[in-house]
Amino acid sequence: MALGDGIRRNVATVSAQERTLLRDAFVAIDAAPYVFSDGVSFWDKQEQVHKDAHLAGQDVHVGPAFLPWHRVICDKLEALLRQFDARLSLHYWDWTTDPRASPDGQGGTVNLMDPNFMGDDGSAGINRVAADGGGDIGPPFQNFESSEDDEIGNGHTHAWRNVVAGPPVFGPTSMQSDHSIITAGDALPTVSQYHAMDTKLKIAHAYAHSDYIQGSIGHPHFSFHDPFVFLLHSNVDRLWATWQRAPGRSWRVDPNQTYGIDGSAPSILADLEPWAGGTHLVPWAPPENQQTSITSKSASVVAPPIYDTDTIGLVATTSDKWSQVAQILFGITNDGSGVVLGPSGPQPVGPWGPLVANASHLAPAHQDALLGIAINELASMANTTELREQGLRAGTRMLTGAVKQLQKLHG
Ligand SMILES: [Cu+2]
Repeated sequence: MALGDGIRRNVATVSAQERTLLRDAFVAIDAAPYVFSDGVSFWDKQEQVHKDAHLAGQDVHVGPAFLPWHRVICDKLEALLRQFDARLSLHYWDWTTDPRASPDGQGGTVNLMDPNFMGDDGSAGINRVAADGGGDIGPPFQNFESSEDDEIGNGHTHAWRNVVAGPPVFGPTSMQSDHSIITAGDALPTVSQYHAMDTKLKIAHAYAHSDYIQGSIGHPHFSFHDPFVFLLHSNVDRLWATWQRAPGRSWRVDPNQTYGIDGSAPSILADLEPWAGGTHLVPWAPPENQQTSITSKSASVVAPPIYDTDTIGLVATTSDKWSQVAQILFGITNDGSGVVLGPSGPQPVGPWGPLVANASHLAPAHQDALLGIAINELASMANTTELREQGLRAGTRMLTGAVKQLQKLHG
């Protein structure tokens, strides 16, 4: 796992040092020198962005632009974190796990909600308000304010949480498995697939915010006071990205096809605010003038960021990914050759079993079949459509030829 490779990972699986760096970045961007020309810190700007989007009439929560709008805010925040340390990526919380005991991928667990990382889950009762329980997220974010008390008088002047005991629960109106979200619409006509996935994803999203974590993050209007919202939304974006990259469905990265029946919705066609400058918010207004008229169909919005759960990207090569390639090729040549070395000598295995007696003398047709399988495996993992389709054509051609030969040989 290389810090600085641009890949967004399950935050429980990165090193403790990298989590510390990410935490320090969130803390740092709430103060000078990380401020815009209006004196507002990078961090406090996030809440303004969220509220301005509401004001501009963007359906950032209920409509089809929910996913693209949140992709943009995540990308922009990641860029701001990178001003603190260019190596950082906006890692995600796997919301199917308890953030206080999230598997670290090595047999242990990590508490993402303590002073070492994202602050308290509310159970310490810091500045607890009797009416609603929970408590402030506290150190290291004890200075992260919330506008709740000012706006609705609920007694909360700082970001707070009230996380339910135990892991998220699964059910029709609560948490959904990644698989069920990503495949929600797969059996439907292509024009209906985005809508089905988006609908299912929103159920899990609402549950994570308002029923599971609760507190500031539980209220759409105040959720961006809690930095954990970005770890949650990186996961939302990962699920959308995974859906987009599903093998054999390359239309999902085509801006004109991906949204299907939602593709003509006003919010999908509208400029995404406040980044288009329509709300006159700094820095998307003078003097920075960073306004860009992007819509949900802009190439930069539809193109998915890279996550650790992506299938192998032949373009984004990391040592990790190439070792996976080597593992796959080894597996195929090992099993495919028909023998393995056991304690009592060579043992025949699939796919041809005893048909092949000698691993070092595969018939040409067998070799072609192995290569065809390997090429198709690799191609299915390519992260560009062209590469994937090219590879699948080559692999399938080779396999078809090999199968014809084998049919001749074995009747
Ligand atoms: Cu959200």
